[in-house]
Amino acid sequence: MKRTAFTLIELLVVVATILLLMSLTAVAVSSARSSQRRNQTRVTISKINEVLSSQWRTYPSQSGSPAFIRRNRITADLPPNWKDVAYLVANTDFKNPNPPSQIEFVADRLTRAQKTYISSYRNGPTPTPEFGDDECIFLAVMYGGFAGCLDCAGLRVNKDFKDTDGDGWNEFVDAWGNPLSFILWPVGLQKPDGTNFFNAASSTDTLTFGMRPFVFSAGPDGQYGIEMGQSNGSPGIENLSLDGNCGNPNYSLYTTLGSPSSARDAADNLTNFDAEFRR
Ligand SMILES: [Ca+2]
Ligand SMILES: [Ca+2]
Ligand SMILES: [Ca+2]
Repeated sequence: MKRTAFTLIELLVVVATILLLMSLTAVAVSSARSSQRRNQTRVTISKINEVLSSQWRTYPSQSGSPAFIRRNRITADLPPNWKDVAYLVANTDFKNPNPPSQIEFVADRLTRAQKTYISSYRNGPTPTPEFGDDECIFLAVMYGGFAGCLDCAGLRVNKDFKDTDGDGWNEFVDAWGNPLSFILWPVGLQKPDGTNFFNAASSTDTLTFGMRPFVFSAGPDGQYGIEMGQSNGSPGIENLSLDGNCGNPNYSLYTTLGSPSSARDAADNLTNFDAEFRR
């Protein structure tokens, strides 16, 4: 007898095969997209890191004033918080042409970056504290004048940065759309195995303590899982601030900065130290 139609079994086999192929394709596409997002985020982080590193390398050669003043000047160059920009605005001596050396900020001696922040802060919209570290690092990298500019043409508006909280100040974002976070003095930064990244306490480098700024993405899960504030429960203080003995590793309130608050949430993060983490 001549066969004219598929049997039910044959049809079911065909449908099952098509479904299997579709699901395999979906997995492959999703995996490719995830890998593409990781790469895109790594590129953004490495561009930011390039600017920060080149600026950071200029500091050890600067000397001549007390360590806390040097630290405060670095913090004013690369403010990790709006509080620090406000502190700079409030504590710059705009009147005295020949102030004592203990004065932290003198109008005539402000760096180009510091002048930019003061004028931006005075003339711009009032920033909300949310994403303050993200907004400040954006301001520093894009408008601080370090290394000329962060390959501005290579950063894509609405892709590498956006104003997530709508306060008029942009943040760098990762490929999942979450702001890139920033800690200037990551005293408690840990490697994935839980050991300290910086040997801050034993360093004799009183200027930087051998520390470098930490930039990180929350990764695919959107959870940062990193300690951003004081461990004593004081709310509202993110990062070390200019009036908070910044960068002093002996200041025990801040020794957890940069350490995981949740190892699970931090596990998929992408950071500017990933290559060193893997060593
Ligand atoms: Ca904000
Ligand atoms: Ca914003
Ligand atoms: Ca994460």
